[in-house]
Amino acid sequence: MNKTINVGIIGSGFIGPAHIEAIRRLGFVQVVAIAEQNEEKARAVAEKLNIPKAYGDYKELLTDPDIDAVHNCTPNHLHFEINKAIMEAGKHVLSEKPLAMDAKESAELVRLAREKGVVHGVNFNYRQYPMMKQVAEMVRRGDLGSVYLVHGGYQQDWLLYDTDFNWRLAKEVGGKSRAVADIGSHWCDTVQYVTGKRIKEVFADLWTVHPVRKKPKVAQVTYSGQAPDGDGYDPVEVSTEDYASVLIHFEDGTKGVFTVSQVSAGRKNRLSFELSGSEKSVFWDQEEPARLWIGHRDQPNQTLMADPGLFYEGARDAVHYPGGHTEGWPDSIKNMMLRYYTFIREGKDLLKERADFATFEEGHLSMCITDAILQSHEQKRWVQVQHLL
Ligand code: SOE
Repeated sequence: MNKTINVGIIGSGFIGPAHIEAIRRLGFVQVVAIAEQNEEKARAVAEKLNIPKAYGDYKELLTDPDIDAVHNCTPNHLHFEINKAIMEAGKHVLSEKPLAMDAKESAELVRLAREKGVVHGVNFNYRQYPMMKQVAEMVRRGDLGSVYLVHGGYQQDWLLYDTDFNWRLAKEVGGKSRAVADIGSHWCDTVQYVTGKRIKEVFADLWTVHPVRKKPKVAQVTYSGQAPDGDGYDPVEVSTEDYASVLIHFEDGTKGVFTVSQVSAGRKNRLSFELSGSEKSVFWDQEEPARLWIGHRDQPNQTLMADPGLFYEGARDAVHYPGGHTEGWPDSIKNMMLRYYTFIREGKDLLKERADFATFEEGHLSMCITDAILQSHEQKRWVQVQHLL
């Protein structure tokens, strides 16, 4: 496909504009339409972000013959229905995670994606950091020896106070799981990507630190901070977890553990992990994305700073600037879009070729892991990840 690829975006909360900005940095893809809950909102966003067409109903956007691919940037409870409708309209689909509300639904999406032959992606952006490509390459080349421990976590603080509120807290909108599905899913995707190993079974302990929160009378956009006092609050019961610790076994016997929390003061978006190998260890923290700690037993430890000249061949194409010009979160989304749209531009077929971005298969795997974690917590036992496909 040599023409410019035309894209429609559904949803414009926290993540929709991040997708739009990343797409615009590519050059060969353009955002031609936005859909929102109603026409007024769609028009306002279209005007603000200079998008030619605005739709008050996503179904209208899907009938637009000019649109090749559609991004699903809506709240979680709408993911399944909209992902399905996008594929039924014959368009390529890039969805936010989680793909659906449970693994049964996400399995249905994978089947439909295969049947329709569209290019499907899920925005697991953390594996797209330049340093993650380097770590994956180091593991693949055996630099660490054999990796036998994977440990770390993902902590945030934007839901620390009981007055912090967001649609993700309500299970009808965000889903049965919150911290695990929202940020644990990123951790699992990232470590499975860099190690090339799959999680086989889990043992989980979850906790809702604030079972009752004060919901502001005026809805809050993700990360917008506390509602102004004057607007008032309503008490609301919350059953989704603020915290989880999960023991994990990988298919090859590797063991690990992770802790996720959205109530950890000072940790803004701290996705971190350490791999312990028989030769070396490595540690990475998303809040300092250009730095990789390399641990040795018999010589001083080292720090690798991201630099295309110091990276392995297989990792260099993820770096777009010289060392010291740090690439971070928005750049990881740009890398996701670049890989996804290059695949489409080159006319590739997911049934025949491997993608270098997360597809619905990996989105589904993530749902299966989340379901196993919830079940393990409920039943207080090890639970195998069921693939359902
Ligand atoms: C909110 O917890 C959130 O924006 C997640 O939904 C994103 O996926 C993550 O990248 C950052 O935190």
